[in-house]
Amino acid sequence: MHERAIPVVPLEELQRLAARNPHLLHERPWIVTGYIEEWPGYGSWQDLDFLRRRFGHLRAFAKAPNFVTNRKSRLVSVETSFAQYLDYMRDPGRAGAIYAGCWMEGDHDELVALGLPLYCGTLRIVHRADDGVFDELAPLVPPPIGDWNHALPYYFSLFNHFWLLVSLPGALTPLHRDNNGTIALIAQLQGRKRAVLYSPDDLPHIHNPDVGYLDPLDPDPADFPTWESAVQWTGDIEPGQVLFVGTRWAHHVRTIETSISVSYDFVNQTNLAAYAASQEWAEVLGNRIKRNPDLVAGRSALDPAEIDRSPPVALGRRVMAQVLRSAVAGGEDSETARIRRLYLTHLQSLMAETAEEPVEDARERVHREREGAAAAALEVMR
Ligand SMILES: O=C(O)CCC(=O)C(=O)O
Repeated sequence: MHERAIPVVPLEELQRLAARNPHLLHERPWIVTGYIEEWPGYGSWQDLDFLRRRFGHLRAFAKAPNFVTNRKSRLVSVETSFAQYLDYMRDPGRAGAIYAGCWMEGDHDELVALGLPLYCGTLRIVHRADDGVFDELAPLVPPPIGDWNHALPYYFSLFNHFWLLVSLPGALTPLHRDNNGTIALIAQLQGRKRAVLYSPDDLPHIHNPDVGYLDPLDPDPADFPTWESAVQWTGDIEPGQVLFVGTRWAHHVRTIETSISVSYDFVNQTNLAAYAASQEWAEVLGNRIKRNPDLVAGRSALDPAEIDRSPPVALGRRVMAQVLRSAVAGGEDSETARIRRLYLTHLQSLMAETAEEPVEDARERVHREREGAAAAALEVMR
C-alpha cells in the first residue's frame, strides 16, 4: 500500500503556493495552520454551552455511523434536538433512556452492537449566504483561495454546505465523495480527527459500483481487489488546523478525541465548471419545481406541460440558466455578475453538449428573457 502524509503548512505558505498554482487544492490535500484562531467566534464556538444556547433548539438526526456508503454496512439513527444530542454526548451510556421513542433506524441494542457512537452530522444552521454565522467564522476560506458561494443562486438552499460537527471518540464518517463538485474544508476547534483521503484518479481502486466505498480501516479485497494500488493520504487534524479536500477526493474521517469542528463546502474559479456540471443540485432544483410549478409560473418560458415532461436534472439546469440570464441581464460589472456570467457560460455549453437546450434556442431565450419575463425567482425559492 502507498501511504502519504497530508502536508501541514502555515497559512502564509499555502497562500504563497496558491498564488502560483490556483489548482493546488485539487492536486493533494492540505492541513493549514494559523488562521482560524483569529476568527471573531473562535473562542465561543469552542464552548459547548455557547453552542447549546445558540443551536440547542434545532432538530436533526444523529446516526451511527454518520451515513453509510457501502451497502453491507448497517446504520442506526435517532431523531433529536441538538440539546438532546449534547446530553447524550455528556453521558453516552444513557443513550437508551435519552433516546427512548426516538429511534428511526435500528434501536438501542443495535447501537450497542455496532460499537460506534451516534454522530449528529445533519444540523442545518445556515440557509443563506448572508447568514451572520459567516461573520463569526471569517474568513472561512482565506485569500487568495476565496469562495464564490455567495454568487451562486440557491447555493445554500438546494443543499446544506455548512456543518457544525460535534462528536465523541470513535464517531465515524465513512469514505465518500462530496456532492456537487465542491471543495471541502474541515476546521478543527476542539479535539482531534483522523482523515484518510484518496485522489479522484484512484476511484476505481476504492469504489466498487456494486457495493460502494472501501472501508480503509478494514479493506475487503474481495470487493476491492486493487485497493492496495491506491495512494492513501492520511493526517490528524488538531485544534486550530483546517483540512482542505479537493473536488471529488474521497475522504474518511474518524473522531479520535471529543471534537468540535466546522465543515464548509465551497466553489471558486477552480471548480465552478465541476459545480455547474453536477447533477445533484440540478436534480434537487428540478424536483422542487416539479412539486411546485407555481415557483416559476409567469417568470419563465417554461409551460406546465414542459415542466411535467422534463427530467429533473434537465429542468433544474434550464431554470438555473434562466435565473442567471435574468440576473446578469442588466450588464452590471460587479464581481457577482462576472461569476454568474461564467457560471451561465459553463451551464450553457453543458446543456448544448447534452442536447438539453440547443445553442440557437439558448440565444433566442436570452432575448426573450431580457424582455423581463424571467425575473430572478431567487427570493421566492429560498
Ligand atoms: O468531520 C467529519 O466527520 C466528516 C466531514 C466531512 O466528511 C465533510 O465535511 O465532507
